[in-house]
Amino acid sequence: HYSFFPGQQRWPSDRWNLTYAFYRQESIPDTAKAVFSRAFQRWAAVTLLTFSETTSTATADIKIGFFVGDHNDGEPFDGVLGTLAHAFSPTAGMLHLDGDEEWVIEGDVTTSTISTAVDLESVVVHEIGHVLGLGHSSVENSIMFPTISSRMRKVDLAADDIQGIQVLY
Ligand code: TQI
Ligand code: ZN
Ligand code: ZN
Repeated sequence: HYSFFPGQQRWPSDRWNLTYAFYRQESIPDTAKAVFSRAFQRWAAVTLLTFSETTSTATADIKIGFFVGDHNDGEPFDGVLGTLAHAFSPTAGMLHLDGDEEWVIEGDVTTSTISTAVDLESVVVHEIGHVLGLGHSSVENSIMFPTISSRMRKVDLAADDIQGIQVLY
């Protein structure tokens, strides 16, 4: 079953149109930006929320970036595999990805010849769930179930994810 962050934290009820922006956006390929756009769309499709990309992390609601090792938020990344990404509670709005991973942005991760390949969209869909206020789920096929491995792809919201997010939005 789905869960929430303590206190059922959420984006305020007068904020349905959320913005996101990338740190060092010139370093993010358009193909990766398209992955984020698709991932946000999966959550928008089942809620009243909308998401649009803006150019400034200073004013965006959700700030996205790739970081390596210690990046001064108290949760250092750890190199290849282990922690892949993290997102803090709603309104903190941080969505960070470990720059040391072998991110697969295009193509089929399940047939990658790289054993440590990680599917970007699968991880981003999960982290957006956190940024919107979902905790982990006990339902195995859900996006919020806390297991992902290299060369795994899981991007479709399960009924459990949809029920959880619709409680909030
Ligand atoms: N990052 C963890 C995660 O997103 C960070 C984390 C641990 C966390 N406990 C938390 C975040 C509690 C919010 C609340 O779950 S991770 C998975 C999963 C990771 C893990 O890099 O380990 C996915 C990233 F759920 F499969 F374990 C993506 Cl899908
Ligand atoms: Zn971080
Ligand atoms: Zn998680």
